[in-house]
Amino acid sequence: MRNGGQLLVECLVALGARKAFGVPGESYLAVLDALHDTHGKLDYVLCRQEGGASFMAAAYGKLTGQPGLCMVTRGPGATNAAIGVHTAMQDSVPMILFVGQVGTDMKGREAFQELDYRAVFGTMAKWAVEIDRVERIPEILARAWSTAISGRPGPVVVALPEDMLTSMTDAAPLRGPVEITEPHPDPAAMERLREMLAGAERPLILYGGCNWKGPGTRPIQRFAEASDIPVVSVFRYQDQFDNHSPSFCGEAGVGMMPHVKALIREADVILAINARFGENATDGYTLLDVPQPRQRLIHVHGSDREIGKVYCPELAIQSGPNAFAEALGALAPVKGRWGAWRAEGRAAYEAGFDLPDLPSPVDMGKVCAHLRETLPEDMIVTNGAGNFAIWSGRFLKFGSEARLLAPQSGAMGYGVPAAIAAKLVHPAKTVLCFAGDGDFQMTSQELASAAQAGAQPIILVLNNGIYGTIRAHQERNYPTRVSGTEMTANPDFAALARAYGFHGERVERTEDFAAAFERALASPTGAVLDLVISPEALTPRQTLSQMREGALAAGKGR
Ligand SMILES: Cc1ncc(C[n+]2csc(CCOP(=O)(O)OP(=O)(O)O)c2C)c(N)n1
Ligand SMILES: [Mg+2]
Repeated sequence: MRNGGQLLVECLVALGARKAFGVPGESYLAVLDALHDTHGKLDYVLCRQEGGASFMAAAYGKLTGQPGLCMVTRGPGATNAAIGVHTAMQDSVPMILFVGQVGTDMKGREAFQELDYRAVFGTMAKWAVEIDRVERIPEILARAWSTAISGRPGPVVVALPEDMLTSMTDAAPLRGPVEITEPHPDPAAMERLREMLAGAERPLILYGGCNWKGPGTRPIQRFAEASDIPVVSVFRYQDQFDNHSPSFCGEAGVGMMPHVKALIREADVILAINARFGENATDGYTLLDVPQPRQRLIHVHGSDREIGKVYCPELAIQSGPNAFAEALGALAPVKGRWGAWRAEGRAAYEAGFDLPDLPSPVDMGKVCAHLRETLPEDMIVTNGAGNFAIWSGRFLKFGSEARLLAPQSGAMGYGVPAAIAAKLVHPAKTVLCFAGDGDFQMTSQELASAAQAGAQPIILVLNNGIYGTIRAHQERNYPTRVSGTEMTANPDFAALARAYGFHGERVERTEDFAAAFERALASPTGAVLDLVISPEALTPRQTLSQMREGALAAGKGR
């Protein structure tokens, strides 16, 4: 006999769980108690705010392909944690959020901190469930785990009524992990795909999604290079293909480069692999017509729920990304006259790295040029949301060993917890977080969690004193009318970092960056570098004043 809390933890250990990120609550004491006895098999990473914990779990899922686990208390904990659930959903990332719930004897009365989780998370998560019989814990956990990792991976929310955790049961725990193999593509469909590509004038490969195993796109790279086909990543998945490959032409994301838009618009056959057609990847659904694009579309996805969701493909192949990549790599290359078109796309991608001097004490163009030279091949880069994310997204090059953890949901505050989770998984790797001053302050309290767990990354705070992205929109639409976008009372970020036990430094000139970064790399306690950035240098090629002047000239404002 064991209680529900013990049963739950034993099942998680059997499934292969190694880490859970959480903030404690009296609602799930029995789980915390059971964790006491796992002897390090399932490590509880104590966080300071549930938003940080759920971001860590989402990032863990993205990095490892295993469900990132998060444990939080009832209503207040669950609502704080919601941001990570939403982010995991938009990122197609496996995650399980465990939330405390009031006892079954008082449910439905709006008892203390009560929430109806099925209703609250029903449209946000892949699945939301509440345990209502203690002996069903193994069944629910097996399904939660399988749901999180299969098809299009996503977050599952499991609510734990208090009496389900304290009741005794003789139900047997799960015995082992779930192994789910990917659906393989139909060989006849692969032939048809090859014919469509061979008959194209300008074929394009678009890819995305999170469940690649290792450098899973390598066979795609072989095929693309042998066939001279350009490859474009959807929003924030540029790390999953070797950026040094002559086939790689950039990212279809926010602020899409003109040549990437042109590639998608001009292509006549698009092979979309493991990609979800989001707003950012399609430039607001304008590059491809909804529902039937002019481009002949081949959509490959592991989930039947994604195929035909936005676009009606001419050929759909339900396959896991890795299985499909292998099958594509085994095809004979196709030959056509699109080589010059690919080369133009690649040249435009390369030319994108050449930047003018930026009007800023610290010039991020030069900082990124230095980072491209010095960062190791197996770096892990993270960021949240803000204009600063242009630098990690577009001005680094991701080789086949590198990873980028960046939220498709555009959630501010993701970068710091993601970097902590990455450092926990890969303590020996260089983990570098790009944060804005606004973005950093959403989750900076997790520096304490990092110090406690001994997982201290390097964090660059691009400090411009404004909520830059919103200020840019403001100047373009309401020029000169600054409202709610200035942070006039930021803390001393370097001092704050030191207070948390990190190495902290303020960098005031571009030429001081290299030495400061050396010290950051050498620091055994991670580092926060507070980079002084002018608000004028909000984008690589347009200043804030130019945005404002452009809007005034266009007759916006008064
Ligand atoms: C959680 C969350 N809140 C608000 C927003 C809206 N938002 C997007 S970018 C941004 C400003 C980011 O400012 P900062 O981190 O300083 O970066 P900067 O744009 O100045 O480089 C805001 C408020 C968001 N995306 N996520
Ligand atoms: Mg800012």
